[in-house]
Amino acid sequence: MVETYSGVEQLISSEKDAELRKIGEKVLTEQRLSFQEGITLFEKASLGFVGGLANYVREKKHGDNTYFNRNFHIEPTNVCVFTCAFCSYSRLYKNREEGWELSADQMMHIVKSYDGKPVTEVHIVGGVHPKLTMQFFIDVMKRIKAHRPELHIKGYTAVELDYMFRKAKVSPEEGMQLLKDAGLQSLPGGGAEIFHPDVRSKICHDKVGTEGWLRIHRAAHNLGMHSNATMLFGHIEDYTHRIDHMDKLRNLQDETGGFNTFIPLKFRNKNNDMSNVAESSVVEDMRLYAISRLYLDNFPHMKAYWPMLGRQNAQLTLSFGVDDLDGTIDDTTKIYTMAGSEEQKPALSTTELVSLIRQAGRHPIERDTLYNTIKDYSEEDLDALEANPHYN
Ligand code: V47
Ligand code: SF4
Repeated sequence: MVETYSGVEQLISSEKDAELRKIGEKVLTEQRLSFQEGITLFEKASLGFVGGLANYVREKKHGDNTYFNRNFHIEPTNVCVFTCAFCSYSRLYKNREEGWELSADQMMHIVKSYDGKPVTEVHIVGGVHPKLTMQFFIDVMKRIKAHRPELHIKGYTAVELDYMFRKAKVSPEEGMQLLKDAGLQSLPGGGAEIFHPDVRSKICHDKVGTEGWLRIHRAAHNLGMHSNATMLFGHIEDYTHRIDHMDKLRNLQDETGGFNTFIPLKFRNKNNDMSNVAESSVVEDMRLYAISRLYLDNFPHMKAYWPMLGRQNAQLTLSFGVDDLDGTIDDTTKIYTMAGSEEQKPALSTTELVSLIRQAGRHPIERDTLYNTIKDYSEEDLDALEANPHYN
């Protein structure tokens, strides 16, 4: 599958549009694309053109390596004070009997249910419950770390953190230090949506704003923590809004180097206040993955989150710039199930993930949260894996 240098040169030289040829040359010589060049790609480039270039970049960075981890999620609550129009998942506090709220003991029960299983990460994310304080989450993380110190805690979107910090009357910098001391190691990328105010004011006007989101991630990076960044795409945003979003992320990454992964999240339209907005086509989705890989030249990784995209489309993204498929997940998240994803019970065994990646002609690499290699499965005997309960 390796996209050869001469293959890309041919792709570029056979392109009829001079502007696109120039962009192609810049990618080949590792020059940064300008804001306008990002827009030009969205406006004019074919799927084949951006796909070939993105695959070239992906293979230059990672070869055929395709990463995944063994993880589970805890969603402490879906009660939320905010009213994002695209959200199918949350319930307002006044309707909280329709939702769920886990106690610290219930969260610990979930953690303990993985005792003896080879997971390396717990991903904690949920709604913003008005009664769950920063102290509650500090206590839970200390209990998790006391029980299983080596389990990496990736948790809380900047939306949850912003609310926690404001309620606790601490600055983002102070709050992040307190959470780090309690055991928090990385931040997930959620809550970014679309940074541009023309869109943000329409789809999520009442939660953390763009500056707040960036400040929280900057604070985490300045403490040596890593984080991810998402972009909710395929709804009412236009190409300028997408590039504006990526540009802000690229600038912060230049400053801190703390982002691991960019995760485009495809808008799903079931059971929310934007159900009248059509979902984007697979071709548009793949173009977006590819252009993101080209624009975000300083992000090491790009993730396709398979519970949202479905496993076949996630497999397809591996030819359009993506090098990471997230994790096994074990049916522990409801966000996409409730928004209409094909994956109504998101769980993949290690063997299933490995086969999915191998079918796409790539090398499956189990990683930890920070992308250290745990195991290379490219030469493993799949039948032997299947027979081993450790991998199923
Ligand atoms: O911010 C909510 C998205 C995000 C819908 O960092 C929706 O590894 C599509 O951030 N259609 C939360 N998307 C999830 C998240 C995440 C997921 C997996 C891995 C990581 C990581 C982070 O879910 C929200 C929002 O953008 N979302 N509703 C919807 N209807
Ligand atoms: Fe709340 Fe997050 Fe849903 Fe927005 S996307 S309503 S912040 S749970």
